[in-house]
Amino acid sequence: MKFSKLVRSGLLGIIVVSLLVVWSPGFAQAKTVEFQIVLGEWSWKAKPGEAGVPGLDGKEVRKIEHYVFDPGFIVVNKGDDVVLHLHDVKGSKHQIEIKAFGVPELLIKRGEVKTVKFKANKAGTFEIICKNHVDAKKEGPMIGYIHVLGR
Ligand SMILES: [Cu+2]
Repeated sequence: MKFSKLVRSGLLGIIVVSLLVVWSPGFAQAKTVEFQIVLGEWSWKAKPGEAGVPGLDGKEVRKIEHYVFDPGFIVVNKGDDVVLHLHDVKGSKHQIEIKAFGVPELLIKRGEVKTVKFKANKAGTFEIICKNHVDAKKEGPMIGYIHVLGR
């Protein structure tokens, strides 16, 4: 096919636009991204003779425990299929929920590994929470963040 015929047929325009879309900055092919996330705990305990610290009610506490996701912040691209393998290493049970992506509450018990999958179909920063450790009274907040890059 001659170049002039290619231009007239509109095929050249389609090819050029397609290449611009693929090469444009910020264009990212959707892909599957996997993360291993440990459900663990930070803790502090006063040593013998060491002073305690004020607790939530103002009374001295000698031990503080706080459940965490590790890593607690992950970054993906909009459109990615996200797979999270959640390992309960510490804590008898966690009730995980990722509301923004419709992941229903999931019970994970100590020693278990459970997998959740979802499509990161919107950009922004979203929470992954444990409903069993919601605040300081419940040794939380146990919360992580999923940052989805995109427009
Ligand atoms: Cu938890």
